[in-house]
Amino acid sequence: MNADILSTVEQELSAVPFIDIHTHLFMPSLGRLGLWGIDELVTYHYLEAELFRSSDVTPEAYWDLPKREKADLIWRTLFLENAPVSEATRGVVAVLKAFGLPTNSPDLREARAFFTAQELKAHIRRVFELAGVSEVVMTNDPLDPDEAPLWTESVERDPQFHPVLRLDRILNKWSSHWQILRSQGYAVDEGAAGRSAAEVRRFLEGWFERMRPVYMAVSLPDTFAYPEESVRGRLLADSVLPACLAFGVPLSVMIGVRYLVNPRLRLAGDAVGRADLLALEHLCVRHPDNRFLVSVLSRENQHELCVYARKFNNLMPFGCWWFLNNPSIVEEMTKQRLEMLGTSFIPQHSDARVLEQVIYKWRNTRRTLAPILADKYRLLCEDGRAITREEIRRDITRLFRGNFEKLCLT
Ligand code: FIX
Ligand code: ZN
Repeated sequence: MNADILSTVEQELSAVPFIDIHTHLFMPSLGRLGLWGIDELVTYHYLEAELFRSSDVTPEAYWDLPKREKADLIWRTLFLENAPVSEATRGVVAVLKAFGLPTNSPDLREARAFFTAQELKAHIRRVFELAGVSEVVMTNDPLDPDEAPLWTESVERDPQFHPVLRLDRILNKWSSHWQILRSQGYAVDEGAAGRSAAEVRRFLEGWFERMRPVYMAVSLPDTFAYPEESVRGRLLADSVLPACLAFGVPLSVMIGVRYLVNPRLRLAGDAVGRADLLALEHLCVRHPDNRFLVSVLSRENQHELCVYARKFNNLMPFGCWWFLNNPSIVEEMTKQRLEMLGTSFIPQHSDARVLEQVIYKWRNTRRTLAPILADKYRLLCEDGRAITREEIRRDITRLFRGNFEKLCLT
């Protein structure tokens, strides 16, 4: 590897502030929804899944513990009694190191004291600086009983947090949520028949005005089909996609979840399934004016997604989502995408649920991508065309800012 190219790519990856296009972080004015600090970091659902493999505690006994005791149990089991070599455990170690905190303490007392002493707004700015991100995109649920009431006219906006209208409860859980819309005065019914589609459209209009989301989003199961004679199929075709078109925002579809295969693990209980991406083909063919941000969860679906992106320029692949966010798979996916799409895709998002996670998730992404990008430039030079630092910066800016800005912020 030509050392110059690699160090130039590393420098430019550090110099460009990224936009984190999908997180579960919340702006400060949404208060207690936003998770941060050591107890939240250690009880992240990725670590809970790993705990149950290395401890005899039952999920039921674990859920009965207070947050701190949950964190203490996970710290002892995954960080002291075993080496924290998994991607998620190493992440916590990297965050502690980033703040100059000890990474192998017998307990979490010192870390707790440190995080408790932080003033949230200043801490957010510092964390974003350490992560090399300028702004993040939230996941906002208009039917979440804790979140919805907070979106009043006077809610304080934050330019570093972009809102997104998340539609899982409407599209995936209609049978248990249509009554909420009805109670808010929307003439909908259980079968989403009659005026329901128009009323859901009206609901989305109201929330668009209130929240000004940069896109709308939904996660979908591995069994997702489109078109489909179902409530989801009808509301997608008759309410959501027309609304996205009218508001000029893309729809983000995240396909391939097998929800709660083990409900005892709660948020850690979801799994992955290979999806039939014919549904995606039909979405792009039937709605050519709509723009789609697309992430698929199954490793086996990645090549198809790249091929579909070559066929439909209203399809923007993004991120190495969830169970794919591991260096060995990020490497494979990113190489394939560069080879098939050039720089016309969005390589990664953090999916951070706890504020400080952006530090290690983006450090890992930069670390994994540097040699991959450098190798593409080395091959370009070998094939007879030199590359400049400015061109490398332009490409990195496009990958981690420009593609999203063009799609959602202009
Ligand atoms: O649907 C999603 O947005 C997923 O990212 C989450 O539901 C998932 O729990 C997660 O945290 C993945 O990283
Ligand atoms: Zn997510």
